[in-house]
Amino acid sequence: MVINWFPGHMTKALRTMQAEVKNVDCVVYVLDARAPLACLNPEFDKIIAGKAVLVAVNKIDLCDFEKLEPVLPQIKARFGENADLVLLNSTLSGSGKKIFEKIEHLCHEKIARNQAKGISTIIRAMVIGVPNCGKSTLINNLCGKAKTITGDKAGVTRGKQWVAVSKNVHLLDTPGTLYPNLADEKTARYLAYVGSIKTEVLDFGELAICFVRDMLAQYPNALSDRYGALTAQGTDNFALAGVLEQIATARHFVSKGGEVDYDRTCFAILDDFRKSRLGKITLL
Ligand SMILES: Nc1nc2c(ncn2[C@@H]2O[C@H](COP(=O)(O)OP(=O)(O)OP(=O)(O)O)[C@@H](O)[C@H]2O)c(=O)[nH]1
Ligand SMILES: [Mg+2]
Repeated sequence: MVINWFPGHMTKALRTMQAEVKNVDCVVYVLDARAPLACLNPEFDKIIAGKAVLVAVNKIDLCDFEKLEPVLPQIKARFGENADLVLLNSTLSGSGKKIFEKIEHLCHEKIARNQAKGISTIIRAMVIGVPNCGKSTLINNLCGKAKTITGDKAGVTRGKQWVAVSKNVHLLDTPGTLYPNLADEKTARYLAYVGSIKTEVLDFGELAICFVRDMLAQYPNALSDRYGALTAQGTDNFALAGVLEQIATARHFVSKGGEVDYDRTCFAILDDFRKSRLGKITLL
């Protein structure tokens, strides 16, 4: 499935990151724990090269920890020696506190240098990530107040915003950014499933077929646990449309005349995934 969504504000956001990265001590790189590898944006690599990175694997309340855990070392290693990793549910009040400690540790040299001169240090960190991974929610969690706007859709934050989350730590919220050509189909699909790509540019029918295929391959019981026994006569689009029909029947999305409401069914399946009604899932 080809997805191309890279609006003007994302180009601007990447330029802003490029300009701001010189002024920050470290980067907080937020990933969605349901699709952590898909959230790694190659565009960010060039921008943050050489910076200390705290990887914040967010939305762990929705993820499959058994699948997530083995890839964590590989994710951390991508950012070199001066990197650390933290697991988070940013919607849980106070859960972000451990970030302060990690950021201070990553920036300990600057803190020690300033301490020797008798100066207190303000650590500046830039928070980056693909759309909807929870950057603004994480910042609000750290300050204990809704200082940034958050929302259940991609593209909520539109400009940069500095937030003093404590006396000594200032965070820069940035708009979620993808990359110009989502050439890797799997990455594009996973980002679409987790809500990183604006709904308006997605074909939900095609996306739901892909989702059912991925689910049957990686979590064979997740769909039948929710919708009842399902039979797939194969993995081609025609066979999977048959699975959609069975789900539509289970959800009563079939008219009295027997017409299947595919749009509603496709939307409902993805909504069930996003609200974790299909269980805890991580797609690699
Ligand atoms: N379950 C769960 N939901 C979360 C978590 N963190 C954020 N969310 C939800 O994810 C959605 C997106 O959060 P935002 O903070 O707006 O995401 P963002 O990365 O700032 O998004 P953009 O500004 O569009 O790039 C919101 O509905 C949040 O409530 C988490 O750890 N667990
Ligand atoms: Mg935001």
